[in-house]
Amino acid sequence: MSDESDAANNQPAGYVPPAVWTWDKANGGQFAHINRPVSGATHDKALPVGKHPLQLYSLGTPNGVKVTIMLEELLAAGHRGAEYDAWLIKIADGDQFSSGFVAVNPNSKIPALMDHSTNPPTRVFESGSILFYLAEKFGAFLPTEHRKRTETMNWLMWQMGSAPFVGGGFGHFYAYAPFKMEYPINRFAMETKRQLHVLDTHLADNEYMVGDEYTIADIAIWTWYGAILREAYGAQEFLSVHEYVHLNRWVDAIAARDAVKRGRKVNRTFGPPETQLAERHDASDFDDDNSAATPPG
Ligand SMILES: N[C@@H](CCC(=O)N[C@@H](CS)C(=O)NCC(=O)O)C(=O)O
Repeated sequence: MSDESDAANNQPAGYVPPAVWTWDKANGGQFAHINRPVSGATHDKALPVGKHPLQLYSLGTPNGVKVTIMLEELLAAGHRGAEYDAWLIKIADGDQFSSGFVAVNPNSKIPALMDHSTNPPTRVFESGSILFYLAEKFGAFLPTEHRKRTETMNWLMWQMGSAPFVGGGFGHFYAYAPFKMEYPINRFAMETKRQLHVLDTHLADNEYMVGDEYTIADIAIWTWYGAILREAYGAQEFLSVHEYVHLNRWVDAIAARDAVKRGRKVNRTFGPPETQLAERHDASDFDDDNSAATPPG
């Protein structure tokens, strides 16, 4: 903790944390305008409900794409009950603070899922919980053998606990903060590279995260660490991502799956137009784009 004697070294120079923190609405940085120190709805608005049992409210970020990849994998594997509507939640516009969204996820973050095949409908929030829910519901992408199932959950929980240091830590300070600060960039680059090394070491001896079986752990980890290796934050050279040979092999193998190609497009509203499908309500929605993927039959 800083004190008056070294406050000249603080950023900004002279800053000393006050005894009681108060909300400075103009604290800057990309996305700062959607942050508040309180939870709850800001406006009354119901969520739309489509024709399928599963209603997803999301956006094509790494956390959102986990779920759309899982749903596309389930459909590709023949689980017709996994048909879904994917509605767009524009977080930059504050859609996550509508009364309807808050009722599905009191934490106001995408992705959020309503399962209308149960009575009453089941709400599911937190991307890791959604993956686990769908894996259990359909008996897919989660091994039944105890040791492998435990290892799947080990890596799923690892992802949920680790990625915030990459996104909220490294990505925030490297790409989104209002100015560059050496201390947090160094701290979180160190942690991000440590995590990349954890994955690279594990994948040197394993085809997938859980041996030879593709699971929800691969889906959860790929959306984040595949992005870090390929495009996220424009930091690939900075992080020397080419060093992680085994991780690169696994990232490419998963990116080549048809369901992954489809899932990563859903609710995506940025990047080249051919990579985007703002909402998905039917398998045929993919027909209009340039995807090489075949809709699930
Ligand atoms: N731990 C959550 C994190 C979800 C999350 O951070 N979602 C972000 C987009 S990737 C969001 O909705 N942000 C909106 C906000 O913070 O208001 C999960 O994995 O589901």
